[in-house]
Amino acid sequence: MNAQVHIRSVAAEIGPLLQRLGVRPQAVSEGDLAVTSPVSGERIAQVKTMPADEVGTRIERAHETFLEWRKVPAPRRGELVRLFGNELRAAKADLGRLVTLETGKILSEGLGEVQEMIDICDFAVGLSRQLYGLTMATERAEHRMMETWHPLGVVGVISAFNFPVAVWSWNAALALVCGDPVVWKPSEKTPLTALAVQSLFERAATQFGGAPEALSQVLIGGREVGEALVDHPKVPLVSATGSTAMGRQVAPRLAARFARTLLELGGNNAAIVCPSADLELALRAIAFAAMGTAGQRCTTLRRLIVHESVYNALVDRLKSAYTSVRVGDPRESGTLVGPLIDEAAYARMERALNAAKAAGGVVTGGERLSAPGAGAYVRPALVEMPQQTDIVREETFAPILYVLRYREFEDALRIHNDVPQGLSSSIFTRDLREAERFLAVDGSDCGIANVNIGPSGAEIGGAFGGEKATGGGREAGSDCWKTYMRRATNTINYGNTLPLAQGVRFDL
Ligand code: UN1
Repeated sequence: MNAQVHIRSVAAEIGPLLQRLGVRPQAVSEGDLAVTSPVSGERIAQVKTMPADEVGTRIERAHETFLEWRKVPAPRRGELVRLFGNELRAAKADLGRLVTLETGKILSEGLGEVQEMIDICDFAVGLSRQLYGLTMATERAEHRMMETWHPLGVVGVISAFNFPVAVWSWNAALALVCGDPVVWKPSEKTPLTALAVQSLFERAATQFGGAPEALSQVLIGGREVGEALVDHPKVPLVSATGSTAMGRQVAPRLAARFARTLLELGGNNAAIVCPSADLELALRAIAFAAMGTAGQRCTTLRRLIVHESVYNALVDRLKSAYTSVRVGDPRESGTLVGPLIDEAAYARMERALNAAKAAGGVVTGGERLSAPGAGAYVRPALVEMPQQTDIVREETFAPILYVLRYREFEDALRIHNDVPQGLSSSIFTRDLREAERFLAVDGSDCGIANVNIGPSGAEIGGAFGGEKATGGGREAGSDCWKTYMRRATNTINYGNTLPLAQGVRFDL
């Protein structure tokens, strides 16, 4: 195979970058876990993992911290998050670049990820003065009924490689203002960005003055470390992002001890393109949603359901976009598609393309562009399918877009919802009825449903998450903060009599 991408070494960049971000050189040079950059395939660090039997001690420490932190007034807790947001602003260029080197996403997406962290910090600071409870009308005279929101306890966060720091920050910024310490197990593929974020957090904590020790901790380790976190009785909430298979392991264990779960699992996001769609706009939205982040967002567009009247016009243009899109070094401006995370991801992509071909799929793109071991660079693949087969209904975490054709709007909706996952969705139309139908009760069954924008790239202001095999969790904006707090309903009798609710009589 001829290597068609030429990648400069990343090795020389890593040291100075980590140093500026405050990560100690010993922390990244003397460990048992090898970190590989997907950009060049080079080994860039050795990080120490934590033995699973140390996790309990860390959680106990976080719990002790909780007992103090919960009593700090919420607006003061918000001050810490404000300082952390400032650190992120100052370090945006360096941290964004480290995200690129560790995940392979293009630089503007690496920077975008840090921006998303800054945004959620701003949101959380405002929220620290708005943890509102309701006051309810009571049926009893001289009574008052209200609800109070209290901190919940230690929040466990398990995050995935593809958004190695932003997804943690959605949880952490909210948890911290809600009065909860955070214990974070990042993906084993991306420990460096986690260590860098922890160091920025510590800078903020120093400025804050008097922040308790263990408000934020990073546990680098494998499956056993994750399991110890999931099983610990002093972790009342675990927020886990990853595959549906991972969620199937984690959810029953949490349920067994009645812990809360916030699951953000697989997506199989689709877009419907209707006859009246603005095709130019749809094309751009589809290109970003399907090829951006090399198809490795949970919100990546994976299925395109196109009306037969615009099928050829749209698909021809998409094919030329797929054959010409620049795949290469994610650090270079002009590159739109970086590498897959590793060789295993490439193998899964290849398997899915073979399965699609066997089921009658016609593939444009999908060629490997680099030698094995030198980064898994691959041209995104557009696959025209005769129908929604098993492989289309599966999430393959790679840049594969399956294209399906429809005639009747009802069929498009049926195809759209006929997958196990339910994260994100969109419709491209200028017809108000179609748009509203898509958003209505019998329209898209996903947690996110958009009109005339793609399914990926959500802002933090909304609640993020999805239904069915996506796990049902919601994080980031709107009222997601409530998951990180415990609600107490309070009824206060300020009279001299004791009327019972529902008119019950119990006179001694
Ligand atoms: C993810 O891929 O796990 O909406 C999160 C988006 C991003 C977050 C993706 N804001 O695409």
